[in-house]
Amino acid sequence: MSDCIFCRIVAGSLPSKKLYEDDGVIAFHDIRPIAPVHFLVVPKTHIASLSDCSTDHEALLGRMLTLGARLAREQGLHAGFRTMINTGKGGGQEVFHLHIHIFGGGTTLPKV
Ligand code: DGP
Repeated sequence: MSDCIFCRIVAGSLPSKKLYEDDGVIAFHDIRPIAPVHFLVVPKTHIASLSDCSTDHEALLGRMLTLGARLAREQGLHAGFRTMINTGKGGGQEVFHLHIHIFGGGTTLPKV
């Protein structure tokens, strides 16, 4: 059994509030939301971080972004949303399985 939390969610051995799933990607609500809507788009294959991606992963990364935007609309984020990828300890990454955060809703997010 993998000790990667997101691999366990992909395998179905750890429950999640799933929004979407296909052969390559899964999306589920973040367990510690920082906005009224906050979900994660995650590749099914284990890739530790964005730093571990190569040109081989460009189609997958594009798919994750366009899917995230579609799911954001479906979640009612018509005024917009924020996408975030934390990379490495210096980037605040806690779960070392690549994921895109998508969040929004409620008040306007602070400018960064
Ligand atoms: P990051 O800092 O980018 O690695 O964020 C990891 C996110 O994953 C964090 O916002 C909380 C979320 N998370 C951690 N464990 C679980 C879990 O077991 N289930 C779900 N749904 N989310 C989790």
